[in-house]
Parts: sequence; structure tokens; C-alpha cells
Amino acid sequence: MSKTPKITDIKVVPVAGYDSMLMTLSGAHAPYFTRNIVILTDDSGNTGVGEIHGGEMTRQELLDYRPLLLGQEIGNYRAVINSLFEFNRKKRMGKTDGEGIQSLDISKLKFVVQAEAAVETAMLDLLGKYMDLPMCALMGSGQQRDEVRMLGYLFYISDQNKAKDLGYRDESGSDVAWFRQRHVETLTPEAVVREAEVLQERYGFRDFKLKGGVLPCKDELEAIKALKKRFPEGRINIDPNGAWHLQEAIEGCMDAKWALSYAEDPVGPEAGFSSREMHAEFKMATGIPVATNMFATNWRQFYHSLVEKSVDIVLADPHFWTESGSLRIAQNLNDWGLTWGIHSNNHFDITLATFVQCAAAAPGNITAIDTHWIWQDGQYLTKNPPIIKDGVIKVPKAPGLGIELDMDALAKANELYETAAAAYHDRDDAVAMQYLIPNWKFDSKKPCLVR
Ligand code: GKR
Ligand code: MG
Repeated sequence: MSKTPKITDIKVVPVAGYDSMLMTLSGAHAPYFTRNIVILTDDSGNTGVGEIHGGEMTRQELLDYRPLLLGQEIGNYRAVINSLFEFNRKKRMGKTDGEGIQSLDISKLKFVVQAEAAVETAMLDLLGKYMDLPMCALMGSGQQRDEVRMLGYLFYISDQNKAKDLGYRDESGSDVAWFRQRHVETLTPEAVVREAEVLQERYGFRDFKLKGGVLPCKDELEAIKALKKRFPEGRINIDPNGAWHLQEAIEGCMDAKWALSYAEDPVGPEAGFSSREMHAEFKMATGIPVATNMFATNWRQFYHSLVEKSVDIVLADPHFWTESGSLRIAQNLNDWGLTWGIHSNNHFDITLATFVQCAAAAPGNITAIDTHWIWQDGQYLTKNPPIIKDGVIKVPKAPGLGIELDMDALAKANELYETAAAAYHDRDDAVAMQYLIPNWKFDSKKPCLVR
């Protein structure tokens, strides 16, 4: 009987990269973001790679997988991933209240992230190399498309000079207009449109998402209207991460309905009702489709979301669901006339490549893929990062993930993690916020600049 190669080594490398002072309901992004990179080696000499959220808990979970991985056949990846999931499930018992991120409390994000997703990517990368097939051919419904449409993820940006001693990167001398733009204070509809124009020039995006939860609801919707006027053909979406009260969301979104293709997590838990109930009411009142990465992040939440009819577009981030879970959702949604997409947090090019493979294997009419990559572009951990051109990424023909790790770049990103980024291993967006509003505290129902 033929056997597939066996895993001989696992390395977990925590890394950091630079970020802009981006505003969200959670506060302001720190000057650094962190990720964990998994590198598996098999006895044919191949390496497979995966990327997942940063933070010490996730790093430790990955390290603890070691005995469960060594000697395992890559062809048996489904059983291996199941065993890792079960291992973590037991370890996490009693550590989380199970709320997930339906109120965007980012201290709970680590419990939504499934560390085994990074191992699954690395194993599928190895399997693809062994079989000489791109990863998307091995997953979900098999390869469905040759290119994947991406969206332009816009943020309100704070003036980083207000937090000078935090040391945000200065790219004002860059030759790339977008790299300069991504540090320019952006708080008005005109400035948001300018941000989108510069983004479009570099990447050719047709669709845009604006991260809200920063200014009052009606001000953010003015930016949405301005975007739609400037990009009438584009799909325009706003994501305040549940900050709005139901009534203001209904009134505001009805007024901006002509400009919105859909709304992402416009409302949240309120008055004793869960996010799922609130979104069902929002949808009934407005008829505007709802996307979420907050209230349907696992199978149990997904079930209740369907029962309540509270969602149209599930942004099934493979880091939350694993690749196979995300694609199982994609198949279900397609069969039921609903829509699949992906959610992102700050990430490197390994995650970008993973998104491309996942989206390539998702059947039907998927929504443009969400990515923070534009904020990190230029900081490559691979020798051949995916390229966004004309708003799409071409699916690589190379086997596995289709990327080659750059070990020198990885070592530098690891050094950054251990040095300048040492205070930022676990994300806390309240820190930078103190420079803008002293004693600022997170409040899931107050946009971050409304205090
Ligand atoms: O990274 O600041 C961020 C985002 O706001 C992130 O926390 C959200 O989870 O991008 C995400 C979203 O779409 O909700
Ligand atoms: Mg979202």
C-alpha cells in the first residue's frame, strides 16, 4: 500500500510586522501586529507553511501540538486536525465564557482563533507538493476559479504624530503613493474617498469596505454615500463591528440604502437580545443584506443565525473555522442561496496565499475577499507574495500554497517580535487610544472617538 510522507519536524516562529494607526471600535492599532508561523517538514524533504494570529496563547497551543504531529502521515491530515482540535477543546475548557467576539472584545479573539488551522494549511501545502497539485484542488469543491476578487479595506486613520513615542513607521519618503497614504490622517468623507482612490490606483479594487465604529453612525454613513458617488459600480459595505443601536442603524442605513450593497455587523447584542436577534430585526426593517464575522464564528452560532434568518453573507475566516470548516460552510451557503466570504485581521503574505486557495475552492457566487494585506504590503515573508492587480489575485499554478518562504525575512520578523514589538505580543488597541483620549476604555456600544 502506498504511503504519503511523514512529518519529521514542526517549528513555530512568532513574528511581528508594522502597522498604521488604524481606528476601530476596539481603539487604535498599535505600531506592530503579531502572527505565528508554522513550518512543517516531511521525510520527503518538503516544507509546508501556515500562518495564524499572534499572541502567546496561540503560540503555546501550536507548540503543544508537537507530539501529536511528529510521525503523522500528511495524507491523513483530516484525522490529525481533528485530534488537534479535540486536544485544544479540552485544554480551553473553563477558560472562556463562550461569548466569542459578538461584542468585539478582542481579548476574546484568541478563543475564536483555532490554532490547528495553521497546521492544516501547512499539511495541505505539503500534500499539494507531494501530489503536484495546488492546494485548492485538494479542498472544498476543488478549484472553482482562476482568479479571486479582493476588496479594498478602508480604515479611518489617526494622526500618528499624536502618539509619536509609540514609534509608528514613517513612510512619508516612499516612492509608492499608497505607502505614504496609509499614514495620513483620515477622518472625513473626503479623506476616505481619497484613501480609496489611492488604493484603487495601486490595486485596481472595484469593491470597498469601510471599517466603522469610530465616528457617530450618521457621519460614517456620509462617507459611504461619498464612496458610492465616487465608485458607482462598486459594492460598498460598512462594518462598525456592532457599535450601532438598532434604531439608529435602521434609520441611518435606510437613508444610505442606495449606497450600501450590504452591511457588516451593523448592530450587536442589545437590551437583552443577542446579535443574531438584533440582525434579524435589522434585516426585516431594512431589507439590507447582512454579513458577519462576529456572531456566526462556529457551527453552533451558525445554526442559530440560520434559524433567526439573521445573516446573508458569512465571512468564514479559515483561521476561525479551519480551511475545511470554512469550505464546508461555503458549500452549504451556496446550496442554500446564501453567500460566502472571508474576514481578516492584520496578516502577512502566507495568510493572503491561504485566502486565495480557500476562495478558489469555494463554489458559487462568493463575495470579494476581505484582507488587511494592503496595510502590510511591502513586508514579505515569502519570495513570491501574491499580487493584487485589477482587484484580483491570480490563483498560482504551483503546487501547495504556491509560495516560497523567505527564511531571512522570517528571521527579521521574528527579531522584531522579540525586540521592538515585545510589548505588543497580545493585541490591545486601548494603549494607543490613550494618546487620543486619556483614560479611554473600550465600550462595545460607543464608536471609539465618541466619549
Ligand atoms: O483588525 O482592527 C481590526 C479589525 O477591525 C478586526 O478587529 C475585525 O475583526 O476586520 C475585522 C472585521 O471585519 O470585523
Ligand atoms: Mg467585520
